[in-house]
Amino acid sequence: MIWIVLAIVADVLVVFLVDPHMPPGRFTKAASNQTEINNLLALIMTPIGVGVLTFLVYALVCFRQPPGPLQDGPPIRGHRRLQTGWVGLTTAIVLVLAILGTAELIETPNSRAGAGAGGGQGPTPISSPAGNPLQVQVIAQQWQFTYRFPQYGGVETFSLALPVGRTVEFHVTSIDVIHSFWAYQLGVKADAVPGADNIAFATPRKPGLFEIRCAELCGLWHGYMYSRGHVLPAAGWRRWIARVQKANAPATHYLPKYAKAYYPAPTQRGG
Ligand SMILES: [Cu+2]
Repeated sequence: MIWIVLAIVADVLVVFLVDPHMPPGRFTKAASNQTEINNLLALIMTPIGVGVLTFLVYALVCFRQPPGPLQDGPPIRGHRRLQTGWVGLTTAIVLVLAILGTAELIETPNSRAGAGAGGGQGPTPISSPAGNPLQVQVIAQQWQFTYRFPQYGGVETFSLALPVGRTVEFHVTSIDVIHSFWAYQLGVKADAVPGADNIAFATPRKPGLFEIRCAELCGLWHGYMYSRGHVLPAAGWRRWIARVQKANAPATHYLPKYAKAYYPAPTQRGG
């Protein structure tokens, strides 16, 4: 009874005080889905945590050794109902969460309810959005991300801008060591592995800023791999891409042809 009352109080506090601030927020559909799953996890885990602490305090108070000579406690025998209930309940919780997580992974990124997980799905995503997503190749290297737009002449930029409301298909790769492209508010995190094409989806809902970090320890200046991306209104984004295409045209000319991955020749770098 003590546990039930405390669990209800704790869950009410979670709903009103924790849920509104739950990361990663609602900047994209993928981020929203992650936030909702985090909220659900908090609602399920809080009564479990409260139960452990309640039983600890209960045991400290009620099972104290009475004063006098040391006595062995009563022998413990099996309690079938408790054991069955325990195994049944914990199995049910794990299975429900596994089903939820799997459903989230295989959701079509821009279906009405779905958003995709926002995580890297490798070169052959479990589910792909319909229509014509904006392809953005994220090229990681020590210690910088660059972005390539194959649908816009293969132009490469140091800063990332995305249009609002359009599904983005990130192709994450690396040209040296393993990095990880983490666009926090977009709900996107995908490993950047040399020679690999790691695909992740996100659909920005509103204009604004988002943070970009490398999320894989990648050497001396790993912490330096931080920048901000912009989500722009559609017309503003078209002006931005036209401007960078024009400004970078002389450099774009010298870039290798667009590919899923690039293999620099390390032996040539040593001089
Ligand atoms: Cu890195």
